[in-house]
Amino acid sequence: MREIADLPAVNAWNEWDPLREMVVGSAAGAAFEPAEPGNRPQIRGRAGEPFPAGPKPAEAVARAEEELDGLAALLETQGVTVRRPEALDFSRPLRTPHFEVENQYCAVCPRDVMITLGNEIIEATMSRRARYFEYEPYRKLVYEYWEADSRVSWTVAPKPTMADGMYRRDFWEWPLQERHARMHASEFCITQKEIVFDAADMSRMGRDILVQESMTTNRAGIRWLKRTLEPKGFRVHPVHFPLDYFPSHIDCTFVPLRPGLILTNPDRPLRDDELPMFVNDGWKLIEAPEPVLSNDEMPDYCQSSKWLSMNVLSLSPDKVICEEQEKPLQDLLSSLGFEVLTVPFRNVFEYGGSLHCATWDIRRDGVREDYFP
Ligand code: DAV
Repeated sequence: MREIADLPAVNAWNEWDPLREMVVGSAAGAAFEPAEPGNRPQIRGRAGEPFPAGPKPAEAVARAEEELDGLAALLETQGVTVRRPEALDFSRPLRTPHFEVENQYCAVCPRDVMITLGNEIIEATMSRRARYFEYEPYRKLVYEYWEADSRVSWTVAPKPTMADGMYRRDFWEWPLQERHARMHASEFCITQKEIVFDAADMSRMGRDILVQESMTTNRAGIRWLKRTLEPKGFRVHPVHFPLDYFPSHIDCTFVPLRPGLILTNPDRPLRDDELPMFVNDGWKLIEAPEPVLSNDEMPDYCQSSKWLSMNVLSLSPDKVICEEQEKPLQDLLSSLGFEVLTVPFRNVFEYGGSLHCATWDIRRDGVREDYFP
């Protein structure tokens, strides 16, 4: 193994190697997510009521910032260098040759847009209009890493138009039966005409990269990832969770914790024909316990499910950070031999995620390994 000091400035091959440097998101300047063809935000339990628009209230931003700062402070006590995105005013409207949108979103979830694959930084295409320019808050950091070490490379995925024709507008109204049928054909709110993916639909396991086909990642997006990554020695595996009718981002569904162990979502089993990869290689799939909050108890403006509970952040193969109130999951992880650290994070939920979503790992000790030889 190479000495740690020799590792490139950007180096992360999986979700669990010992963490050295991390970007933690920021709620500064955040706005409510607008309704658009790829997104129909709803107030929890009050479907049909208009969803707010424009900037998030200052108090809501302050509450989220306090918890994001708390995560940053905890990471620093663990010897992790923490970096933060630039604060931008996301309440500004956007207009491109192909669409207009009333405001943008936020920089709380770097995971959705940025991914480190080995020594390469990839900026995802994104799938929603309000998130078209969401790479911007991270660009200063990307330039810094890119300038710091000639072994670091940087790839920007082709931007889709996000024009009306890229979306299936009736998706949101499909009755359950139709949704079920289309689900098996993996048809969601985005069509297959352009390359579309969010970075958070990927999960890294050394040579092997899982990519979830979803509302935010289509088959063209997966083909682009395959053609871009496989010549570099990766293997790209599309994965599906047929009981999730609104799939978006893999990190509340299938969460690798260390070699041989994956935390799974009992409501969203992996498609049968995709299981052998894990079963044949002796991996253990362990179901997450029921989250502490029910879906109805999630924050009013939060568009994610109760399974944000399992959106944990690995500090190493034997140390994880969990949301402070998710005691059943903490107990399970302790019983599996993990040291479990906790931090309050519920005020971040309405910005689209929990601990894994709100972070982007820049450097973890370790090299590319083949966990599925
Ligand atoms: O289960 O609602 C949320 C992922 C957020 N980035 C879920 C997925």
